[in-house]
Amino acid sequence: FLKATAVATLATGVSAVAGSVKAQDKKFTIALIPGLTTDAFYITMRKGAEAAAKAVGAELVFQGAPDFNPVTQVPVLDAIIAKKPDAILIAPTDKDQLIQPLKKAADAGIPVITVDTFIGTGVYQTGKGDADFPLSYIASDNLLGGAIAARALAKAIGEKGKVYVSNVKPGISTTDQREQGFKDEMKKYPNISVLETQYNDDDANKAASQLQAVYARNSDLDGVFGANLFSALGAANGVQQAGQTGKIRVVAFDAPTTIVDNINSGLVDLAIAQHPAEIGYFGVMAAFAHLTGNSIPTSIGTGFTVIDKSNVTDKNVAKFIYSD
Ligand code: T6T
Repeated sequence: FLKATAVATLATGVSAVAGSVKAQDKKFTIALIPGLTTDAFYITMRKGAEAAAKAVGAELVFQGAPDFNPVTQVPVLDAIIAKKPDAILIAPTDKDQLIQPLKKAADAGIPVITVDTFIGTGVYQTGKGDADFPLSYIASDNLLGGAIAARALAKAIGEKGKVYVSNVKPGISTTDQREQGFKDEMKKYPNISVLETQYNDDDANKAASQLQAVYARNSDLDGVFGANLFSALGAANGVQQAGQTGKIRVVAFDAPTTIVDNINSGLVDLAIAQHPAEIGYFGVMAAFAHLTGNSIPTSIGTGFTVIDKSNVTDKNVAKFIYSD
């Protein structure tokens, strides 16, 4: 009897090995749909995704829209679904408007993983609601990022004064959470008032004009939190154009090379760099794990690196500056 069991176990082991060899022989196609294509954050994410695809012998297809907008992202998604990739990684440009379009992918049997942003509540695989079908959510902790920004800005302005948030538009999970995290943390500073948020539609020029308009209405403006790359760059440009460098303090989310220049010149106090390459790398690895029959976590959190004048030249910090 014992002998028979041992033989059976051995036989199972052999077939499992044969099965996994077979799975890796197939070249998987994994699609990555960014929020938009011309954004250093997603360009850097693509690099990480490509590194992972190379490591596992998968093909990465990177396709997106030129602006951060569900109206332009959904047709790209539809075109990708029609090509039937083995998995889709996507940064949904709206929490609600991408639910039904992504459901079509899931219904077609294509596994969906969201990167950077989420749909619904971002809590997946619960069996509850209409937006829990993605397998995993891989991203920064954006509530925490907003809180870090608030503490930094509060410190820069001596814990008193007037500030506002320069943001993209409501409905985007990441930037909504950054604003919420920022405002919640600012409640701890009774001498700081947070003015009304200015929405720029991911347009840095608009963010720059808004800075000047807010300053025109509030000559005692002390600071601004730019909640993403274009909001921050625009707000910083607005401060410079208003001749208020160093007087209106700027805390930036994201770390393109231009923000680093602005840190060096004193226009921006600090930048909270996300780790987009990590998001892309783990996105592809999660897809590959799932496609080869392994379970994956429903969420994977990636880190931040806070960059300011004191550490911007440190190579362990500088490596988190985004690729152009
Ligand atoms: O901040 C990133 C990303 O995390 C956000 O979802 C949208 O804006 C960026 O791509 C920066 O432009």
